[in-house]
Amino acid sequence: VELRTVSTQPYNDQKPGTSGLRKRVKVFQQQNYTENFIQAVMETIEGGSKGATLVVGGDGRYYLDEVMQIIIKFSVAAGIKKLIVPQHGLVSTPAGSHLIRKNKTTGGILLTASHNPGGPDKDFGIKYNVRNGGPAPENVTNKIFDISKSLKKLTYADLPDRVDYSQIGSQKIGDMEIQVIDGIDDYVALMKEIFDFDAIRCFLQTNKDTFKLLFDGMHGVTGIYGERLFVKEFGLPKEESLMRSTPLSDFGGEHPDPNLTYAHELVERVEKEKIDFGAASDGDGDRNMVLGKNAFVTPSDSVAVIAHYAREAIPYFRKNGINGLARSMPTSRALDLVAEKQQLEHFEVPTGWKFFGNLMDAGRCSICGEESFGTGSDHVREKDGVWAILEHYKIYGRNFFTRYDYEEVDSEAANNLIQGLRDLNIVGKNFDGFIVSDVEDFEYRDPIDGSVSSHQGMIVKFKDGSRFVVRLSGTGAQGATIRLYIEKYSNNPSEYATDTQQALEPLIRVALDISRLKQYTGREKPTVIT
Ligand code: VG1
Ligand code: CO
Repeated sequence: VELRTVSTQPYNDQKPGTSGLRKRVKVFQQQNYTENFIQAVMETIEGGSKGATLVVGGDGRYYLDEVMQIIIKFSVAAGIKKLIVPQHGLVSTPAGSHLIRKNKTTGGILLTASHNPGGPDKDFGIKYNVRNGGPAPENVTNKIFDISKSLKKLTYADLPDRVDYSQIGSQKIGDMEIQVIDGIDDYVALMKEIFDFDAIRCFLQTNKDTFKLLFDGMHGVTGIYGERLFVKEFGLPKEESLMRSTPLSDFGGEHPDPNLTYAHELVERVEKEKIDFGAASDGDGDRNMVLGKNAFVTPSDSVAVIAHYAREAIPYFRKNGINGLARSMPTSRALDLVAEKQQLEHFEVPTGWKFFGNLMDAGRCSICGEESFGTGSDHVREKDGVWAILEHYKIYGRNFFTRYDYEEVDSEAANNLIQGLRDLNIVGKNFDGFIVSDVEDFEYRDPIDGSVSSHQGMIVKFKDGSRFVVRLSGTGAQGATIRLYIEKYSNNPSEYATDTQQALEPLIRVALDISRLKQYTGREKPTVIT
């Protein structure tokens, strides 16, 4: 194989955000844009790229194959020893994370923009994960960014033909091995260690005629896992139990984001067809939404419910115990209440999965979650999961929670809004009965490695325990997205059944008033409410 070195111009915007580098496909298609970023990743690999092993694959979105080919060419040139590629390059983010850990590879490159739409005019993403299987921490992503800004040369293998990875087996390109594997087997094996498959199968088979389950793959990568689990392992009929389970490069033209807005088809079917358990995952399979016949479980609650029942209901935790809990800062504090009651250590980390990794590696966190439909255990199917939510309110009270997203807002207006909150002097002031107790610019010091992440969001806290959070998204591909998170606690049982939006309405008004969101952005309404 011949190597070729060419000169290149650096780009200045290749800074990975909350979860990798996400841009429009058109941006990745600019001359050497993708090549530059991959070169920067190769130069950042821990311990050097020579002799390293990587897992490479993605969620099947448009442009996957082009980028796979680039990664293969650059890997050969960088002296990578072996690439492990799931068949057709399809792998969910959690399954990819597991492959890195199981095979003890140096890291992995996951090709996904997660819940962002796909297609020639939509988004693509490249995420570098490290040895522990998690997204690269900030010191690594900063290094990739620094290298990308001063790149002068690209070195790659000059391969005449497209490399095929549709057949399981091994091939050699120069000195590098490409091992194509079944991308589902290992993940299913892991799930079998965590959950009691026999009990789930038995439950679903025994109640075949009365208990209906529907899984929505949103045309992302999880359809292939859903089919293996629900149809092959649990013996459910495919037609009735799965929807949108074929991965499509444009996700059927929709947002592969499992929330009440984008998964409305599932929501409607659950209601109309009286389905007992509905679930959906995002494009790359690291988010989940759970629906019951009469209940939508907010992700902030579901992680708390899982934590509460884990030692009883999930064999993995029965065996290993729980070492601690963690949530991202904007996530409601239902989880903290479980931690306090069960006397578990708990952490509040900035938004994004990379912050949980250190805690988990150090054995201080077993279950974690985010309000954006991400939980530490992916496919939770303990028998009483959905209904257990009611049990949770009875014991702990209810944390009402909602998120308002304002997408594609002018970046300057968004920054001004945050700065405006920083400059406020309102502690002690009364807003419609809500008395401000604190305004905080959230900063996180990692208790494991001591690194500090500043300006992770503005929190306005009130005397009654309510709060709202404003932060800017780090996963958008264009303009700025403002996220406004609103949370109110109640331990009055007569309020538990109140509709979330209704219960939060007064506090939302106060949040819009204090943040002056309408004045800064000109937006009357959020783009999405979750
Ligand atoms: C969003 C969510 C965050 C999540 C991140 C990646 O980030 O708020 O909780 O970890 O997406 O999820 P941001 O910076 O846009 O708010 V995924 O499923 O897109 O990898
Ligand atoms: Co995702």
